Amino acid sequence: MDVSVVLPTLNEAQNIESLVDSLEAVLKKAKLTSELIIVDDESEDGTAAIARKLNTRYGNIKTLVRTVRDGAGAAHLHGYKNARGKIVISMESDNSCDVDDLPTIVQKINAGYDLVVASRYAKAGSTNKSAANMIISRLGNIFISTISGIRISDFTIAYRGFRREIIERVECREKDGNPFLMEFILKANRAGYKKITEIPTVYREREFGVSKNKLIKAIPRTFFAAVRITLTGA
Ligand SMILES: Nc1nc2c(ncn2[C@@H]2O[C@H](COP(=O)(O)OP(=O)(O)OP(=O)(O)O)[C@@H](O)[C@H]2O)c(=O)[nH]1
Ligand SMILES: [Mg+2]
Repeated sequence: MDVSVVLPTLNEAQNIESLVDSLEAVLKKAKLTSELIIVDDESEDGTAAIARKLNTRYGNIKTLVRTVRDGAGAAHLHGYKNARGKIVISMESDNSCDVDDLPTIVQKINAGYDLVVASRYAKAGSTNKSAANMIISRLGNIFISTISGIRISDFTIAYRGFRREIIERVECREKDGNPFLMEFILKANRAGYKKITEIPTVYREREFGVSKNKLIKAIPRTFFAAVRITLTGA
């Protein structure tokens, strides 16, 4: 199998069907054999039931329901550990990531990269997040790049692809989305997966459903975790 796409969901009933439909179309056009792994934390809005119904249409969708709700990062990791594809690609499940970038990520990994991040801040990338949010995110990313020495501009976006073997070589402890996403890149690099690059992506804020990200908690947590990993490796 070429690709496992990991999709964490928490109350994404309004988004999951259109996302799956567009992903399946892109995967088919690119002739990639695939599975979609939906990691749902007992959403109250029926997300998991929709995902299971979608599997009767496509046949390549695994729905994993976790009974703990300990963060989007923990949900990502659970999905990674259940992935069987040569390449793992993770995304948000709220249609904010552009599915058309997926084949480019796969091509880069097949060309020899270990980890390819879709960056909102690379040249030709963009985001429609608020100016305040963007400034904080930009500065945070510059800080993380400087202390880690990894030359990419977006450490906290969920949209990235990597060789599956990396999962066995890194041990992540962050549970929330942003810190975990940063931690995975820094630890992959420290484990010797140093061929890390980025492609530009256009990121659009969700149209449906509500954000679960609590920036007040995520910003300091990501900052301190980046310092800890750089100093101790753990
Ligand atoms: N399984 C699971 N998924 C989650 C959890 N929290 C968030 N997610 C999913 O993770 C993805 C990102 O979460 P969002 O709520 O969209 O966060 P966001 O505000 O878009 O975050 P930013 O993109 O950083 O602004 C979405 O697909 C969510 O459904 C969680 O606790 N468990
Ligand atoms: Mg989102």
